[in-house]
Amino acid sequence: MKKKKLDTTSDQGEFMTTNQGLKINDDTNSLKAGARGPSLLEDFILREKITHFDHERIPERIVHARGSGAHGYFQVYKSMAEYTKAGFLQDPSVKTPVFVRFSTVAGFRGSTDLARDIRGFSVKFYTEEGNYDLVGNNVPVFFIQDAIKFPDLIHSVKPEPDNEIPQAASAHDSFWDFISLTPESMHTIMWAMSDRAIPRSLRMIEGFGVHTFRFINAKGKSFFVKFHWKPLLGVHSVAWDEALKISGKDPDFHRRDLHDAIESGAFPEWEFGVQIIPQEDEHKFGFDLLDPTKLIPEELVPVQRIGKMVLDRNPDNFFAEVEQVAFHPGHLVPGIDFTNDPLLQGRLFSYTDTQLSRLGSPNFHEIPINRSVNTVHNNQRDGHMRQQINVGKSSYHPNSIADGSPAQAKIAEGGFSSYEERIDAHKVRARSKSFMDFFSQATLFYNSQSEPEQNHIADAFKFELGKVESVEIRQRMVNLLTQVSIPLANAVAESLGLKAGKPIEPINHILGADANPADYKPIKVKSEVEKSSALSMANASKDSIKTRQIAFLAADGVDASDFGNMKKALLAAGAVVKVVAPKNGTLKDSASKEIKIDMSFLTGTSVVFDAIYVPGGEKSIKALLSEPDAIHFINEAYKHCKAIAATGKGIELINQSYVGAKLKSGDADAKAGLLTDLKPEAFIKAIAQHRFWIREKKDKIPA
Ligand code: HDE
Repeated sequence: MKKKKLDTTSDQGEFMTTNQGLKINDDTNSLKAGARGPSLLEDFILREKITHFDHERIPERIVHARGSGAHGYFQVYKSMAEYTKAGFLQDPSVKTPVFVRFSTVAGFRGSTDLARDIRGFSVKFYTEEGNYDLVGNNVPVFFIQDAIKFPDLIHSVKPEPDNEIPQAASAHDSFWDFISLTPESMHTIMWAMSDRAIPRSLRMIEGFGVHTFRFINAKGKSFFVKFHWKPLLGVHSVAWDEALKISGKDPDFHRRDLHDAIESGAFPEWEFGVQIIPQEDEHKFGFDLLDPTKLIPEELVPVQRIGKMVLDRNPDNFFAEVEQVAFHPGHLVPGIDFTNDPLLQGRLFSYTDTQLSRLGSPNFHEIPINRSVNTVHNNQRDGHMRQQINVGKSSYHPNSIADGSPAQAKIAEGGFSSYEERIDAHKVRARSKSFMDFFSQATLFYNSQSEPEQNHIADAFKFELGKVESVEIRQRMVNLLTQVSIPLANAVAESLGLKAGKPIEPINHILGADANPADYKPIKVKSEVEKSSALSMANASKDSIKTRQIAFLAADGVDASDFGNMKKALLAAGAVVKVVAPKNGTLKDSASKEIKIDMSFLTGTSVVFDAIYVPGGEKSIKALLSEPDAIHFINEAYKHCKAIAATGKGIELINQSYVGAKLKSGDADAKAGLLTDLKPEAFIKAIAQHRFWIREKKDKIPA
C-alpha cells in the first residue's frame, strides 16, 4: 500500500519565525512609541500574528459538525471480482489506507458527544484508482425519501431560530412538528429513539451506506448492493440517564474513548459487509430498493462479510485532518456506481457545493488529507490557494502541443464509465407510489427489539415529546405512533396525559399542491419477516471485555491480594483498570505498596465506567463508607445496570448503598450482575454482558 502518511511539521528545537521565515526576536511585546505609548502600525510581526488568528476559524459543517477521526487500513478477505471490478476489493494482500470520520448530526462543533442523535460514519478509501468515499450513518435508513426535504428536516432539528435553543437535541417543538407531518420518517425515528442513538463508544457502532448502490464487474454486469460495517466489539449503548450525565461530566467521551483506545494499541476493527441483490431481483421485495427509508432484512439477503477495516493511527492535527477532510458520496471508483434513490441523487450535488463554502476554494482536493494517493492530471487550473504547479503551455483538451496529454483512459485502462442504465420516462416532479409504505418496517424494527430495548424506545418518546410544548404536536405524534405499535402509542400517550387517537391522513403533507391524494394511498406491506434478529442489540456479541473501563474503588489499606489478583485478571483480558479514591495522588495497600490513584470522587464518576469493583481491606472500606460519593458511585452503577463486584470487606460498602437491599432480596433479576466473593473469571463474564437491563424491571434506584 502507498501509505497515507501526511507531511507534518515539528517545531521542536527550531527558532520561531514569521510566515515569511524571518526569525523572531521578541514574541512577547509589540512595537510601541515608548514603553507606555501606542502600538505602531508598522509592527508587521504583530499584525501578521493577529491577522492569522482573526481568520483561524472556518465555517463548521452545516450538519455533522461535531466529529472525531482516525487513520487506518482496509483489506478485503477474498476477491470480489465476480461482482465488482473495484481495485481495492480484488486482492486480499493489498492494504488500502483509509481515513474515517464519525460524527453527530445536529449539534454544533463543540456540542456533547452523547447527544441523542444519528452518528455519521464516513470512510475515505485512498485507492490506487482514486479516492472512494463511503459516507454512511450508524443506522441503515433515513428520515426522508427525497433530497428536496433535507433543508426542512435539518432546519427543524437544529436549534430553533428565534432563540437558538436547544443545542444538539431533537427534543423540541420544531423537530417533532416536522416529523409528525412527515410519516415517511417513522422507521428512522424508531432507530433514533432507540439506544442506537446513544452509543457506548464509536468503536461499538455499526455503519451503513443506507442507499442501495451498484457493483459492476469487469464484464459490465451490475448488481445492487447495500453496504454494512460490523464492529468486532459488538454494538453497545449506554442508558439515557447515563448519556445525560456523561454530557456534563465528559462531553468528549466518545472522542476521548476513540483516541485513547488507538493510543493504547487497542485498534478498533470493523468487518465490511455487503448484501448483494442480482439485478433481476430488483422488484422481488415488498418495498422499493430505491427507497432510503427501507432496509433489507438480513434474513432475506444475508450480509456477506468481505473484508476488515482497522483504525490504527490518531490524527496528528485535528484541524488539518478531521476538520478539513471533505467527503462526498460522488467520489467513486470503477466498479461502484449509484442508483436512482432520490435522496442519494440530491446528495451528489450537495457535498462539493458545501465544501466550496466550508473550505473556501475549488482546490480543497489539494489539502493533504483529501489528496488521492495517485497523482491528479487534468486541465483544471488556478483558483484560491492553488498548490499544484502545473508545467507546460497546454491546459486544454484536445491539444497537440502536449501530445494530447493528459489522455483519456479506456475502460480497460481503468477509465471510469457510468453504468448504462436504460431510462424511458416522463419528466415528472413526483414521489414513486412504491414508496408509500411508511410503517411496516417501523413496526418490524420495534417488534425485533428485546423488552428492555422496547421500554427504552417508549422512554425516549416520553422524554422527547415531554419537552415539546405544543399539545397539538404531541397528540399528532402519538396518533402517528398507533400506526407502528398500539401498546407503544398508548404507553407514550399515558405519560403525556393524552389518549392515542386517529392519525392524520399522512399523504397530504408530502404531495405537491396539484397532486391528487387519491392517487397516493398509503400502502401497508406485510413484512416478509416478522422479526429480524440483526436489528436488536440484545443479540450483539458479548464475548470480550477488551478496552472496557473498570473502576476500582479504594483507599489506604486496600487489600493487596484482592486488588492485585483482580487487576491482573482484568488486564490480561484486555480491560482498563482505573483506581478511584477519596483524593488524588497515591494510596498504600495492605502490604504498604504504593498505588497510583487515577481519579478522585470529584473528577471520577461511575458513568464513564463499564463496571465497578470494590476490593476488601478494613481501613479502605472504613474510609469509603464515610464518603457519600462512594455510595453514590455504587447506586448509580446499579441504576445503569452495570456489573458490580465486591470481595471481603468491600461487600460492606455495597450493603450500605441501596444495592445492599437488592443483594439480600433473593430476587434473581434484581441481583443480576452483582457479584460478591467471586473468582475474577465470573466478573469478566459479567462485564462482557455489557449491561443487566433486566434490573430495570425492578423498583428504581434513586441516583
Ligand atoms: Fe449528508 N451531508 N446529506 N447524509 N452527511 C453532509 O457535507 C446531505 C445524508 C453524512 O464526516 C454535508 O461535508 C443532503 C444521508 C455524513 O465530513 C452536506 C442529504 C447520509 C456526513 C450533506 C444528506 C448522510 C454528512 C455537510 C439528503 C447517510 C459527514 C458537511 C439528500 C447515508 C461527513 C459535508 C463528514 C455531511 C448533505 C443525507 C451522511 C451538507 C443534502 C442519507 C456521515 O453536504
